Amino acid sequence: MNHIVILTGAGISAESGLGTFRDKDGLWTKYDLNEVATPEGFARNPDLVHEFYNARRTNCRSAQPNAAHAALARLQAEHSDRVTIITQNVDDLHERSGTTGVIHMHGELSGALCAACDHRWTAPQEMSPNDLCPSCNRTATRPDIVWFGEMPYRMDEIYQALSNADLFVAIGTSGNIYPAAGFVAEAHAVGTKTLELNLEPSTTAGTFDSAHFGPATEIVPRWVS
Ligand code: BV8
Repeated sequence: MNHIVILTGAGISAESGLGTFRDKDGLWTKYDLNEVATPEGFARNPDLVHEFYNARRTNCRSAQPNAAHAALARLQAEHSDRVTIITQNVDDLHERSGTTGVIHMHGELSGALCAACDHRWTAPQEMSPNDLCPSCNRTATRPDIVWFGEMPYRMDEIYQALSNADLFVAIGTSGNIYPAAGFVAEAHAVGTKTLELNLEPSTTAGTFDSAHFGPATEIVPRWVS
């Protein structure tokens, strides 16, 4: 097997009970993403944004990885350095199923960041605007999450992996958010085969060479085996 690059989205964690974003009862139907997932929203109302991520940190702690996470962990264990896993998700379910080296391009719920000195540390279960940065002692702390209008993390590594991939697989993502939604086109540009595994066709469905549809806990283990 050559090099596989896998991109996961909220759909891989859906059957673990973590809400998706744009499905009918998704997170963005309950919260205005401009209020809770932008730097401007955080500046306007840090309490609301901390409440949003504190609730998701609590949900994440009680969620369990599912058979789709486990299948990817098996794939990586069998083909270690030839599998790159990139996730848009901020949960740690890939890691808790045994996968290592996951590229969290949108950050992680477990991370805290100081906007003043760029120090990063493990976030407490509940964050608040009064938290002090352990390094510079200022109250400029925020969740280490990539919000809209902010540059996703480790993009150089991601484009490097895409340029060397023989297969690009998108799992459980609606293809609405860039730059992640553009990875399938990047893959095609260098002749890489592409596969979509999703509950239903994504916005970018037409650009994949092939696709299997169904719940991730069924179609991902079947694809991996
Ligand atoms: C950037 C935070 C540039 C973490 C997220 C104007 C101004 C600024 C930027 C833009 C602009 N116009 C466009 C942009 C780009 C913008 C963007 O894409 N906007 C959209 C609305 C068009 N992107 C950005 O801003 C990005 N940054 O462009 O920076 C830049 C350049 C130079 C210098 C500086 C900056 C940053 C994007 C990241 C934003 N952060 N989240 C958090 O709170 O979680 S995005 C959010 O959407 C999550 O991270 C999520 O992962 C991501 C994608 O969503 P999905 O994972 O796909 O989830 P969704 O609910 O949509 O779909 C679920 C899928 O699962 C569905 O397909 C469903 O069918 C499937 N499913 C459901 N159940 C199952 C299932 N599949 C299998 N099994 C099941 N059981």
